[in-house]
Amino acid sequence: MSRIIRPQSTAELLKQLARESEDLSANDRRDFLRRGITAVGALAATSVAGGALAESAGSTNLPPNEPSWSRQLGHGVVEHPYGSPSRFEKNVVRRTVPWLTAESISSISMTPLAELKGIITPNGLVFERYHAGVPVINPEEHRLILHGLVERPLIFTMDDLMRFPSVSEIKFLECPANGGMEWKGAQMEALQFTHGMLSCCEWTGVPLKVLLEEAGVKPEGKWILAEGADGAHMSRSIPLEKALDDTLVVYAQNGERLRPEQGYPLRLFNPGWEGNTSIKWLRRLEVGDQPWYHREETSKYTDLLASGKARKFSFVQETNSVITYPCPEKPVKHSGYIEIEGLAWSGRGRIKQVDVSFDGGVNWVPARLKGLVLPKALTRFSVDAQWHGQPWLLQARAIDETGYVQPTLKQLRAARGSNSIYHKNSIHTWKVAANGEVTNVQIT
Ligand SMILES: Nc1nc2c(c(=O)[nH]1)N[C@H]1C(S)=C(S)[C@@H](COP(=O)(O)O)O[C@H]1N2
Ligand SMILES: [Mo]
Repeated sequence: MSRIIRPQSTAELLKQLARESEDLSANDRRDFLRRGITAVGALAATSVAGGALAESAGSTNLPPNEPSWSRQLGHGVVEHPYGSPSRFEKNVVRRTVPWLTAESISSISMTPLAELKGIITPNGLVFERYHAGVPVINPEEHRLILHGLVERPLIFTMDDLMRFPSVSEIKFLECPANGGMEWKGAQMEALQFTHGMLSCCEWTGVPLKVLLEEAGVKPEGKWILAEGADGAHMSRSIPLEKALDDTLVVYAQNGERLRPEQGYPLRLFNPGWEGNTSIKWLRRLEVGDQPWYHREETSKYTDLLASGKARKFSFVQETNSVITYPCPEKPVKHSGYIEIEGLAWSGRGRIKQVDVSFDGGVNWVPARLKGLVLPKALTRFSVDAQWHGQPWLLQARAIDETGYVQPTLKQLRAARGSNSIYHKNSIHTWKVAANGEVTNVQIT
């Protein structure tokens, strides 16, 4: 027999609590209060509950009143056939830095990392990077051409591609320019701008290896040029070893077809590598015997070193981490218990360990890794702490399964100088002031 528990209004619950409390002997009272507070749930911590009750004088929607939304009917099904977040979450959006680029069609927006939970980035919040805006592509007319040094050049329709056995994998995607504005000094006063060129989705598609086997790569075939169907015809050279390892040709993200911003109807996806190699609106793959770097490749990414020389083919997004709470957008508002949270990721594999420092890297405590810990995916970590207005210099340091330890800014600058735009994966510092405000600082 099922037992249905009748839903109760807050006012009813409070009344019931008061009634029950009168019935209790003084001895039982302490016990009851403990249970009572848990029963009301939302009022969990005693100080919070006190605050909420005091506030209620000002609003008719607060306890002990019954809120207006409980006294009327809501809207019915399919009023919004494709759902969107609550209107009270309007603040949770992608944002750009207007002075970064002259044109929005050749620009970048960032993911609001401070607002997200878990490790998955919702599709509408995945950062966007375009070189010539978002093309509107009819999937019926879209084709993927696979040619060059292959036995059988092939042209695939979307239907053809979706007939292959598919895989779904949770992987991060990061633009190598993430944090690039910080090479010379701390200047961005928001986590969204210091680390927001970063997302993590479940991507579904076909391993590129399967398509290459279908076409038959000739023995001389060593590099692949991937080209997009956007106005920029953006292209990058991918070594065959990567293509045969874990490169995907994807058509879905987080359960639904790719968003136009992410390459609808088809994109390349290179797990753990510079986002720019994950060519969106993918239309052509050409197998060659050497990098296309000095030939057709349209985008060339290098890291200028202090010596004047430049690194090239710096594909891997190296181990990185950042504290997402507290951060400039989410200052500390309460003294007492605080759960410090953050994200760590490595283009080389799984995150093995994250340490957190409260004093700018002098002492470290181990963080716990929360939920799924997957290779080349965002990994959430947290540390329990007590805050009573003491100033903190908060840092996180990630170590991946290959033993790579995230470098300090000093170490990274010693190795790479500060002329680069790309691959700034050094330990980040948030300064927490006595009033709980958080600012972006660099420790040298
Ligand atoms: N065809 C095409 N592919 C592209 C780009 C582009 O402008 N055109 N931008 C690249 C860059 S620089 C990055 S960082 C990633 C960003 O992917 P996202 O917009 O899905 O976050 O896409 C890459 N793929
Ligand atoms: Mo990028």
